[in-house]
Amino acid sequence: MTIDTLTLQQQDAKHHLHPFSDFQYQNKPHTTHMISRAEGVYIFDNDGRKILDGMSGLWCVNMGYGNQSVHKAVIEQMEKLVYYNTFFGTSHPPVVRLSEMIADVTPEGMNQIFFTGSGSEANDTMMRLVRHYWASKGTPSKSIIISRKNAYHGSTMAGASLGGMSAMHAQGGLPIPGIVHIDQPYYYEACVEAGEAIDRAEFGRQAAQALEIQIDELGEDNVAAFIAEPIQGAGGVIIPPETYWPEIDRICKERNILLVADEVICGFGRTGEWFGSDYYNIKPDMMPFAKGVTSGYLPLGGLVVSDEIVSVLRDAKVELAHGYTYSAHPTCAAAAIANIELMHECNIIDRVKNGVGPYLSNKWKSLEEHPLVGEARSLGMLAAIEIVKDKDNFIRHENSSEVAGICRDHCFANGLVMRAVGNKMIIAPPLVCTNSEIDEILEKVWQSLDMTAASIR
Ligand code: PXG
Repeated sequence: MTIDTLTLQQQDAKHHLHPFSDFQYQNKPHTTHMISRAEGVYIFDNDGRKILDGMSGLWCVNMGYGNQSVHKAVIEQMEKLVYYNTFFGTSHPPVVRLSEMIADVTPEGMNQIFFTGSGSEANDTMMRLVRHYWASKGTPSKSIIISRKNAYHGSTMAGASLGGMSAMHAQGGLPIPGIVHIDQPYYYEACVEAGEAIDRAEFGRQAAQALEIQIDELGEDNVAAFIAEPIQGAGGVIIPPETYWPEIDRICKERNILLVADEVICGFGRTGEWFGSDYYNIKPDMMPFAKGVTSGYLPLGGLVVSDEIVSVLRDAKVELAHGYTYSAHPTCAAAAIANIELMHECNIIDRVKNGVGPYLSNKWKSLEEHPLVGEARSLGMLAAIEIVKDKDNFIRHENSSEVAGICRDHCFANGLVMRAVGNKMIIAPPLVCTNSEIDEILEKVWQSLDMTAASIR
């Protein structure tokens, strides 16, 4: 029996606390979108309304909804061995196979994987491993992690502290000690601040050199690692200038600092390579991942660690005092195996790199013709627009996040999930989108932008 939407909404408001929500929704339950079903790149609400999921759930349903091979693999694994752990000298076939499959697609020299239940846990694991590594090498003073403002690395104490979201730091006494944030390589924002277009390459170099300055200020002997998303996702799809990553890579190597590329969003195909690190041709020491590894079918995350780091930890002959009940959960591992098999079968990396990615990119650029759009940027299956009041002079609306919120609501009403982040509108559609589904996205974005312009007039 299906339950009517209002009853569901009211029951939801009674007992369910939503993440990243102010609890006012409990006073207006009818505003909650009740999603009941999904297929391909579409979600359906409880009343059967079809909505194109331009965010792949939360940047995770990369291979789309309803893949029977994944469903089947999960059921088969549940029937065989629904759960067991890999603590205390045990293992199981799914994690053996999955570790090998991941090692096959990671950058050279990165063949060791620690599993977690989420990206946040992967970053907590990273922080402990990084410090354990330097302590094992006899330099325990190397403990500070440098991150970036407006980064997102999760919601646990370490994840939210590593992240650079001021609203998150304002709650719960964050950041925890030992984390320092530098500026992000946000080119458009720098233009807004300057009131004119500035030199992109030079800005990218300078943004990277902020890391060098920060390391020197703290002293190289006190800094353990630098963490960054290859492309900032939750912060608003901030695509760094091409000069940024080579410079960061150089600085980390020269100053003997570990480089952590947070691949939770960029990993598993979103940039048209297996990892964002491949796209930028950087050589990280660790890569947290989650989301796309299972396409969100079941929760799984992990940390890819370089062979070199693991060899130091192995030689230290000390037990790693760290692990989660659901590290390497066999049923979640089975979902990941089937998902990665599907990625290979569909040749999805090549499709994003040479097919649908460039198709989206071309179409997306044309949004710059809209009077509300100051910049339309995209890379692979990540895209954003800057909503502005005066594009010639890089001036945003005074109430810019309100304007983006209006646009987001129009999108939803027009059958498209698109996110608003500050003044930005962003999408991260499933990698399996066809060109005609991209056309549909663009049509709905144009329509919603026109409606937004009318709403604010
Ligand atoms: N790192 C990055 C780069 C992420 O994007 C995490 C770590 C944490 O992963 P878990 O699995 O613990 O959520 C993320 C997650 C948003 C949004 O609104 C983004 C994320 C999660 C929830 C919402 O854009 N990213």
